[in-house]
Amino acid sequence: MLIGEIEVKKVMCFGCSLNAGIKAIVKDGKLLKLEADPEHYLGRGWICERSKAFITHLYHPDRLNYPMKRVGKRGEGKWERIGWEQALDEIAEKLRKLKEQYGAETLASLGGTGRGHQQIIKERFMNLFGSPNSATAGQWCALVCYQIENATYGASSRGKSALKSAACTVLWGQNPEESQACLYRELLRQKREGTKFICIDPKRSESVADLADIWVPLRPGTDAALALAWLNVIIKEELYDKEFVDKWCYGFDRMKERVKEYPPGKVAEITWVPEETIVASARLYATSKPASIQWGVKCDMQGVNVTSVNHAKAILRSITGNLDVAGGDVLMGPCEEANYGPVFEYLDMLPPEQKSKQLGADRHRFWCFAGYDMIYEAGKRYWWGKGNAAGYMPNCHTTSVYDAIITRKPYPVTALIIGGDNPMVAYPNTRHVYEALKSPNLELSVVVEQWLTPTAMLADYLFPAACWLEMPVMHMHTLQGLGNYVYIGEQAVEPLYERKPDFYAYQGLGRRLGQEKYWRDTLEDEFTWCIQPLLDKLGYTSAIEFAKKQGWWFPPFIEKRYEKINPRTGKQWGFATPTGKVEIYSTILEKLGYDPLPHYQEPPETPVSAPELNKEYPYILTTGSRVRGLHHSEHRQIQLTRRIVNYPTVEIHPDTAQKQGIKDGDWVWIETKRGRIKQKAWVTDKIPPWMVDIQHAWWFPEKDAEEPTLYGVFESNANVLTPDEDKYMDGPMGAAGFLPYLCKVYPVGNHVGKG
Ligand SMILES: Nc1nc2c(c(=O)[nH]1)N[C@H]1C(S)=C(S)[C@@H](COP(=O)(O)OP(=O)(O)OC[C@H]3O[C@@H](n4cnc5c(=O)[nH]c(N)nc54)[C@H](O)[C@@H]3O)O[C@H]1N2
Ligand SMILES: Nc1nc2c(c(=O)[nH]1)N[C@H]1C(S)=C(S)[C@@H](COP(=O)(O)OP(=O)(O)OC[C@H]3O[C@@H](n4cnc5c(=O)[nH]c(N)nc54)[C@H](O)[C@@H]3O)O[C@H]1N2
Ligand SMILES: [Mo]
Repeated sequence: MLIGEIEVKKVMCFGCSLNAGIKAIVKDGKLLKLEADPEHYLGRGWICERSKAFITHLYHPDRLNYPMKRVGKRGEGKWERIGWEQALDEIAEKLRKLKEQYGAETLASLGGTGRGHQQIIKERFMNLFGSPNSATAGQWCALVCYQIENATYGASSRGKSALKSAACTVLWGQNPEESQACLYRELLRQKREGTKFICIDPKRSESVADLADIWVPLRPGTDAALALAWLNVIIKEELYDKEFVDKWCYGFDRMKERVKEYPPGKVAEITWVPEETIVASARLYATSKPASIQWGVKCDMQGVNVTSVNHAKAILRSITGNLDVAGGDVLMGPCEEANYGPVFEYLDMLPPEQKSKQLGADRHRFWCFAGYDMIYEAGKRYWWGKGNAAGYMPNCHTTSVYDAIITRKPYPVTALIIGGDNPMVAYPNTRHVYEALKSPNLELSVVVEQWLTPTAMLADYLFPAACWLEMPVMHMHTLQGLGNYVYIGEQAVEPLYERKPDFYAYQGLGRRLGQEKYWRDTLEDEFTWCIQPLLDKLGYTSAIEFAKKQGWWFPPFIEKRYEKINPRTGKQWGFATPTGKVEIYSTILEKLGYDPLPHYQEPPETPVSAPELNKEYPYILTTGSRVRGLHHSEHRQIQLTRRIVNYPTVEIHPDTAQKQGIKDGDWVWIETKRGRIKQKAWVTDKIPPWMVDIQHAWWFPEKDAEEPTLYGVFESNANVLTPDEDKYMDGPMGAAGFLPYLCKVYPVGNHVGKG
């Protein structure tokens, strides 16, 4: 839109994956202001502090502006500025040689929470190169939850229908007041209009304080036991939807037997939640119609129970008859009108013999191709032949990548591409990540980034990535096939300096490595191709025209689609699973040799499983609760956000503080048996006396970039304290455990704790 000399662009915020709608005010190619788009469906005229800070992000003097080549030792901080063409030529040449010598599987890639288009484009490059070894943060974030939900009911249940509010909403290991600021006002509105909230959180978080009708303050990592106790109550008291269960569920009777092992009295002992609270919360959830259980990441990162807890939650949503009901848990499949996910990334081009080499596939079969392929096949029959599961799945197992670099087993991984990710702070066991990134066995290490970070400091080549203001942005749900809608934001300004959208790094390499026919000329062309079916229907000629004139499009909501007739088959839709039903008893898990029903396993490092260790390390540690002012490791450079959260913060109860001689604002050591870090104490009674919560992803751009400091990456980073051995991880999916662990806390200056 043009108003005089001022242009107003409809851009999509990528400060987090909610993707608020923003108006960018631009004059003479310069961004003047970012403001909320009042017409946008999400924030409806409200955006958070971080969104606004992106104007500083765009023009910040510390941004990475040119491709760089390392000239000193890794981590020494000696770089030579080179051109894009030279960087692409040299890297492509090296990759060709390594592939010849070791096979395509010698290249691995790492990705983070998924920013913009970069992850799916990286996957495309990997598939066409022939390597099955891409790893992402999805292994402990939403993707593990999608995987088990897909196996259970053939889609993810993160869809929201705007038609109706839930009668009861369950926030389970989620604190949207901090993590979903744009949506939070909507939850407050629902609360005022009568929605009941159940909050399952050991802490009296901001969301608990504002919303909870029932607060279930459980011991960290025991969520699977709680979910099984809810199922026990709901089945025993016959509070489930019998008609739905009879018609649409597979394996209910076996579940009925299983839940007998989890009576609320026994689970009260496991979770430390009073029996009455367990029973009352289960009843409130099951008798409220419609009811919804929200996704919360803390269930995806609790190690050994990750598959079970998410499976049990999926079963709860199903047997209470809340699936695909307005106000309940709407199933969100991919968008029929798009070449999404597996199509967009040319997954079919990865040869079967290469798939079979995926790292970690022997141990985490449900996460890797063995499991994914079964989900994909069931999905293909259902979702228009294209498959349902997200683009950029399945991943290899993250930890196995470092092992393959360091030990060269089961085969040498000698090249690594990292994009949209800061694994030196985001992945568990920082020292393991560091050892791999520094290993002489790693012959090529490429990072695509917007800033120098501790991870970028260890690279051989750096590409400068554009941010979301410098390129058009397509919503990840559309691209990956995780959501059925289309949403594209305009580019606000031309990329500054030699920054480019990530696409051009992968396209440049791909075109040099024989993948010419799979890469369109521009990112805009790729977006147009991705949503061509919709553009044809709506009469637009390009994705960019759609972004300018419309921006977003939602298909009509079909309530209880499973019972409607599928025009293609003439039969009821059912569910996209092998049996066509909700698989309470998962035939996929069964085939892979895992427990087909959810169960609870005591995590390896708790007061119950490690009582001796507990004597020395008296507190239960959880990590990484989100804070509004920061997004993971980002924006430590930006004054506006550092003013909101200036230093790493650990939450400690007043009794604990007193016992340990800690005052509010003191720097304290937090120590597990793996090491110690320091953060500043926030003494607060919102946390129980037996628990400690540390912020994650801390590094300090203001400190020395070079080794050994590496921006202070070992000083306050939560993942110095987290392990990544298999015994701490989920079996079927290899999901990491960022909680629960045992720790002590004591003031900096003391050598040992008092507790
Ligand atoms: N202990 C502990 N650890 C955790 C968690 C926890 O709760 N506890 N949470 C985990 C979770 S859920 C997640 S999702 C991960 C997040 O892990 P990451 O995604 O690795 O974390 P970020 O700090 O967001 O890192 C993203 C990096 O990508 C860069 N970036 C941003 N946009 C773009 C882009 O468009 N292109 C490119 N090339 N780069 C871009 C940023 O500058 C930043 O350095 O952290 C995990 N780590
Ligand atoms: N501002 C901001 N927003 C973000 C992000 C960010 O970094 N900053 N990251 C984005 C990403 S990638 C993600 S994954 C989401 C995550 O956001 P959320 O899903 O909201 O998760 P968290 O904030 O990590 O944790 C939520 C709550 O879980 C509680 N908790 C801790 N341990 C346990 C446990 O064992 N069980 C249960 N039931 N609860 C527990 C904590 O006390 C906390 O209040 O946020 C997204 N939004
Ligand atoms: Mo995440």
